[in-house]
Amino acid sequence: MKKSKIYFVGAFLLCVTGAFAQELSLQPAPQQVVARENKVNLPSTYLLTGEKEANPHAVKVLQELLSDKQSGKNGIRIYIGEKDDKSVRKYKNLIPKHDEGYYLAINEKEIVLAGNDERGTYYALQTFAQLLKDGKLAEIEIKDYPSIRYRGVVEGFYGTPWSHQARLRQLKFYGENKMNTYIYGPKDDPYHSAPNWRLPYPEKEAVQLQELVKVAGENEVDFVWAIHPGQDIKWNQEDRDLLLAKFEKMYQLGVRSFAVFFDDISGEGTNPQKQAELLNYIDDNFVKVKSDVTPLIMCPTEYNKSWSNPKGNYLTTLGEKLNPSVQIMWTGDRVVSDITRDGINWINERIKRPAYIWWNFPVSDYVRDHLLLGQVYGNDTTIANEMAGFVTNPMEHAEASKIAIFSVASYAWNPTKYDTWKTWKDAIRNILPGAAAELECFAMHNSDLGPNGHGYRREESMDIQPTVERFIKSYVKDGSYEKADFETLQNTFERMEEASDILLTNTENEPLIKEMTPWLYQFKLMGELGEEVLKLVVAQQQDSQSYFLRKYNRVKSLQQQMFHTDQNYNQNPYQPGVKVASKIIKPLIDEMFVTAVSRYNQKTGSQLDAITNYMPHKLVSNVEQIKNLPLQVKASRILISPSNEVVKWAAGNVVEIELDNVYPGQSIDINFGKKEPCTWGRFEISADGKEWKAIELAQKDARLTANLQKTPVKFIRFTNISNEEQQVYLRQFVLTVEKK
Ligand code: 14T
Repeated sequence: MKKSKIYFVGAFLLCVTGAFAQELSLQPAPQQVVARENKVNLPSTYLLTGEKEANPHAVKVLQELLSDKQSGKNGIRIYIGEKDDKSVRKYKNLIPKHDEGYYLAINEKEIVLAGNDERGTYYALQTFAQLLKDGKLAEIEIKDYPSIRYRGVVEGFYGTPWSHQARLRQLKFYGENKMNTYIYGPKDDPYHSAPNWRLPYPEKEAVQLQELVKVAGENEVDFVWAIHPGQDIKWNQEDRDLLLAKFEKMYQLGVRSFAVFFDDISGEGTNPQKQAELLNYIDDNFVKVKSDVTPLIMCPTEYNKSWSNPKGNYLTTLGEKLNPSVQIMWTGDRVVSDITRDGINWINERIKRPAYIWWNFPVSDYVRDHLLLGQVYGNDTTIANEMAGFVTNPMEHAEASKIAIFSVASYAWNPTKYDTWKTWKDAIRNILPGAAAELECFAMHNSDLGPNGHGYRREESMDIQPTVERFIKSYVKDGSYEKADFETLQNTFERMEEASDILLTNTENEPLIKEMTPWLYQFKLMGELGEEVLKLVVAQQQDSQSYFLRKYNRVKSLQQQMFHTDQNYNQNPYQPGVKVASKIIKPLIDEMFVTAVSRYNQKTGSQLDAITNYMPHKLVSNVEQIKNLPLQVKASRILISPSNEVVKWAAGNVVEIELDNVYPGQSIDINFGKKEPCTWGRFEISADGKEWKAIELAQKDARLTANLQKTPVKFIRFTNISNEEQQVYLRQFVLTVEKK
């Protein structure tokens, strides 16, 4: 007792938030650390007290950490336990009185690992593991607890669900990084969503889920099983019973936490009154009846501000009607957006409780040709008290998502001490210690999403942005540039190639490398392309024609190889292809190339083309959810990238595609996701944009088609000719032409 007081006094003490904490590099940053410069030598024997009563998961971690040491009657004393356990009773007042809080102390005589509850003890152990990893055990005293109650991941993306093995690795990772929540809700699991949500899982899947629940528990993670019934639910007793029966089945598999998602649906299922009734029914007849089920979570249909009907009462109905213990999820001002103070105040007022944040980053299901490996930033760091939870929706690439997940773990534990860049670097070192520098290089240039329907963008290639800006400005103006800038670029391209090769043959984390492989190939080509274009720049300035032509041909070949990677890897039906370094480096290389070639042409009177890889066709529309969607060219097919969003197509509004040339039209294939006869729309084609010809579309279920019978076409358009807004989906919009 006395001792711990003395421990806090004295001029030799260093209060750690600054320099030493950096060196210690604990992630997430603890709330309060006091450390002395003294180092403690761990003796080879220890005397353990409390292991019989303490959280067994924590004891297990401790035993693994001490596996090379002897437990005996002397040596350093280790106390482990929860606040009321005899073993740690004398430290009780030092333990923060917060859920999942803990007190950790290390000095020459003893090590104290004391939780406010079982999870607290487990987290004390995770911190202890990090301290041990650094090799040097400092005299230290930590009081720590999470600022946000629920922290974790929602597997809620469209696309290939994570594999069982990937999930097992994730759960371990969450435990190590003090995340306590994994919400299982992959959109493409048929037993999660309509119509199969009513059916129990087949044997194999059931066994796997059971294992996930078990492993989640061992890592102190709540496995939350989510159901997505809204697309076809009937508001009657039968479906109510079926839903409860499914929950009961999941309960038997060990699940103790549940969620009901009503996102991305239309029709009857969106009724807030009915949703609230159903959830309260589940809460009263299931959650509260079982004594060991955690508070119910729901995802509303209007799950972000931009989708909330300003005249409607959807959110306020939920706020008033839903039992107060039911958590309500929220993605922010938009589907994909960062959380601000104003934004969270806006929603909390309506739902009459702190929102449970579903952060749609690094999910990439709407930009599947990109990897999102950048920093986690943008969320207000002073609003922990305004939120009930914070979960991230990741990429379908489980391992690659860990960069962001690690960072979210750090943010959500202690937002005010969250350090974007340091955490990003720590994440990378944690995930791939043997090739951290290379992964950092790769991640640095694979952060942005490219233009996308949600308008969400990220910084990329931050390290070279000033160089790139300076170089391009002066080179484009008069061909001059600073030598140092040239060398920085050269060095960057060289590093890209090295990083790709080294990562491609890394064996430390094979699943990670496998996920990234197409992008690593592309990244290497991009590095080579950059190097060659720099040489082209020099050749042009030295008036060395034959060298210039050699380099020009190599550049053309590299562009073709990149096109090949793009056309042959990651061929999902949404955003097929492989894009890397698309925000800063690719535009830089393209601009250098175009400038060098046109100067060469001018000087020599040649007519070399300076095509990088532009899109020859144009999409023009005043339909909000369509106008920013990218076009794709696949051989003779020109298509609008499909979207999952509900498209609100106002009366009179148009979607138009303009081709670069007139082509003989072959066919048109449209799918708005609606089986009802499409009487509201008119499809037309034109060769000159002036004279339009209406084309009758044949409909089968939701598919609309027409044979264009080689009619010359340069323009096509689809217009809402009814006098009301239509709500549809853009599942498919493909024009097929005969290429000349
Ligand atoms: F439930 C939500 F909070 C949510 O975000 N739902 C989906 C989610 O599954 C998906 O991964 C994410 C990113 O695409 O956004 C939501 O999906 C959408 C988003 C749209 F804008 C589905 C349709 C949309 F129109």
